[in-house]
Amino acid sequence: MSRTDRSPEQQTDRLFATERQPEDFRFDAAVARVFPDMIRRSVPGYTTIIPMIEVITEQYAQPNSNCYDLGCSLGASTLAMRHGISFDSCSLVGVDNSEAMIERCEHHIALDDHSLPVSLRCENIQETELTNASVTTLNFTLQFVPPEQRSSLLSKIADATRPGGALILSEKIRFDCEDEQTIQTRLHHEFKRANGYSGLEISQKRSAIEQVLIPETLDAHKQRLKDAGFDRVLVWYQCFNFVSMLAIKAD
Ligand code: GEK
Repeated sequence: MSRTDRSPEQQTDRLFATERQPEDFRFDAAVARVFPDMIRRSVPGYTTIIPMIEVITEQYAQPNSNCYDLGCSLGASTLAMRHGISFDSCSLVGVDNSEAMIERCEHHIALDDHSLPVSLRCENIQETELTNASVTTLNFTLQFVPPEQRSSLLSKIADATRPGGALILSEKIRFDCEDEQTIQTRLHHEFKRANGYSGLEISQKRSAIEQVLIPETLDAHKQRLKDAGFDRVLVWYQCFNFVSMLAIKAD
């Protein structure tokens, strides 16, 4: 398997292809089944970000520390971290509160050839215990936490992070400038269309996710990461309205 694709199966996402009753999006068994296809075709840059998580983890993982993947889904980001960790003394933990995701994640991890043990927790990332962390990843997960609860989660991560450690934070963002918001949203929808999603699929998914995934501006993210206790925050990737940031604690 290549660096970019460690997912053992690919089922096509047709969840929104036929007309359905409006209902909030949930990470249930039906979503878990098609998740690799769904995220690859819906999130611009996802297939670049995953292998870069391996590269970044390689730089920031420290011996005798813990590495966390919060909102691990089927383990794509977890496996990228696993392959980036070069110390046997590290522990890697994946956390997700969707049982359907964790069940399949176990399977994906078992099929992967790396020997570093991975422990999975079916827990709310807001409640899960974090200690002695060198690298933590929130790859498109914070956006599902209610905005008013995001600061306390980030403070918990920053408090648990060792000097010289880092947080990789990927998010869908929104723009204060109305014009830019319109252009970037259109480009995102065109990306989905180019990946085979119909107009109906795009609009039904949009309504389902609207109340569940709350994007914020890049400035809001940067400020909150600083307030939480990270010393340096930089954007290492952006494609349309999707960004990935690196928040670092000074040595
Ligand atoms: C990847 N990182 O493939 N506690 C635990 N898990 C949560 C919570 C919460 N409070 N809220 C949401 N989740 C992955 C992709 S997907 C991103 C992450 C997306 C979980 C949720 O169950 C889902 O599995 C994941 O966060 C978000 O790199 O679907 O856009």
